[in-house]
Amino acid sequence: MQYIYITTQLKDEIGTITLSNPKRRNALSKSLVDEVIQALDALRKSKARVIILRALAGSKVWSAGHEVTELPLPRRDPLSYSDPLITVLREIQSIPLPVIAMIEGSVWGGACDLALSCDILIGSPSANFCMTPAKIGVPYNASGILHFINIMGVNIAKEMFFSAQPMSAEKAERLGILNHLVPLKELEEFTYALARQIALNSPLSISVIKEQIRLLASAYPLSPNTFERVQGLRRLVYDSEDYAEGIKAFLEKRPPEFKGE
Ligand code: YXS
Repeated sequence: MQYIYITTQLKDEIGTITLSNPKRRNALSKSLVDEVIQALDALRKSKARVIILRALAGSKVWSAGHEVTELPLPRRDPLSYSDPLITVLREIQSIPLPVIAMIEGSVWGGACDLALSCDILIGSPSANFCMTPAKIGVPYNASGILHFINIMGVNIAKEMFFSAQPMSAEKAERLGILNHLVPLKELEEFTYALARQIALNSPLSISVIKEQIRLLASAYPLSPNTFERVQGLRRLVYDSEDYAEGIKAFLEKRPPEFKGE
């Protein structure tokens, strides 16, 4: 399979997917995401025991998040179930083998959810995390928000979403968002050593434990009424002038002027 925006490798049952579109700061466009999904499937079929998701060595940005030019115009859900970004999050969460995010560089918006969808996160000191929906005027979505709550707790999740300010790698490690924070020069060896350790263990047991954790972590019964209220609230946002202004401001490279309507 010839890829354009990523590269993949399989060695000693350890797969590696490298985000390789630096000129767009690995923005999660449909094209890039489709390649990641294909690579995940190919590595699973090739009996990879572990997959490492990384950016090119030396990256200042691991991924700049959703490709903003692909966000839909107002009056359409910007992060619907079939959105490419949301699709790859589900793929990573459900692939029956551990995916390790090896993070060098900053992580933005939906790419934070991509990293958090991985099973283990290992970062260098440059691995900071910035959650951007409020900066762009996007309502985010329930499964993504639940993801943040499960991993970091309500208060930290609120501050990340409300402030849209980067969280340092040190703080991310302190909060358990990063499993490990290691010096950049040790990042690769540390990550692959852990992957090799995992690859020695029972893939069947690991796959079943991973799926149990996924099911238990998302075992929040939402009544139809609650679900409809969530969707109604989200529609208020993506139908708003603010949503259109947020995207327009991003593309015009200027600060947005939100009016709350
Ligand atoms: O000006 P050119 O054409 O060279 O393009 C520039 C950027 O416009 C482009 N680019 C992006 N294009 C679309 N979507 C993006 N997310 C995106 N990020 C970057 O890539 C070219 C190089 O970017 P530049 O010059 O800004 O690079 P830099 O090294 O000075 O700065 C790197 C960043 C990551 C700090 C900067 O590119 C940046 O702030 N990017 C946007 C990060 C962001 O706000 N992401 C959130 C996207 S929205 C999303 O993920 C969800 C919908 S949500 O918000 O709900 O989470």
